[in-house]
Amino acid sequence: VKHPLMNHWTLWFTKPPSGKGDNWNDLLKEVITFETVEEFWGIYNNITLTSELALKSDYHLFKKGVRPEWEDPQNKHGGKWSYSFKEKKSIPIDSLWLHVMLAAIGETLEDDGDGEVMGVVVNVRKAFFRIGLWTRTVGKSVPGGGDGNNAGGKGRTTEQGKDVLMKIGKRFKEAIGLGDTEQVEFSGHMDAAHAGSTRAKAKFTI
Ligand code: M7G
Repeated sequence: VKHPLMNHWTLWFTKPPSGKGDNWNDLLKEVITFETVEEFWGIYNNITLTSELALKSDYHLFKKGVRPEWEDPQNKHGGKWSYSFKEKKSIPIDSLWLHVMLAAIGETLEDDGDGEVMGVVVNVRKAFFRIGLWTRTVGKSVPGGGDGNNAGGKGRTTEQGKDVLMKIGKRFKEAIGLGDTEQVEFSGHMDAAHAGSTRAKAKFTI
């Protein structure tokens, strides 16, 4: 018996650059798409653990049809919750990443109909592991209500939209095992694209 997931998911991998000429597009590889719990475990049991990946690698687990890029039409008005774990030696990155993937495919990060969660990411870097959760908006846009000033670029962040993002941020924070003394940060992809890096100014924290 196979247990279908609510959504179909695609695993992507970013290879570490091999030379100076590599750009983002050469390094991002689509790995596999799955739609059942059993397929997920079959894949998980056969891929390299995050803790064993080379520096500058990423795994991205995104809903099928969404590329794990700012430029994707479903990401371009969105943002991400993220947290960098700086104690690389002492944190259980494999179990944290597994928990986040299970929360994503098990649909426990958002409520039915929120339609915010696009995917989850783990970055392996020299000084940290970073786990992120990408959302479709920066707090829902008001049609025609933009002041040109927000990271989503389209409309304004509403109280209701922000509440949905904060709820998702809280669940993400629980999924990665953080306590009350730590904070996850939300930033819009537009800010990240302009800053030329993900280290953009946080829009919200929780
Ligand atoms: P990162 O891996 O998010 O963070 O971005 P890091 O600075 O901690 O390594 C590293 C670089 O990868 C960015 O400065 C971009 O050059 C490139 N990059 C990352 N992402 C997520 C994207 C993307 O969605 N689109 C494009 N075009 N480049 C990206």
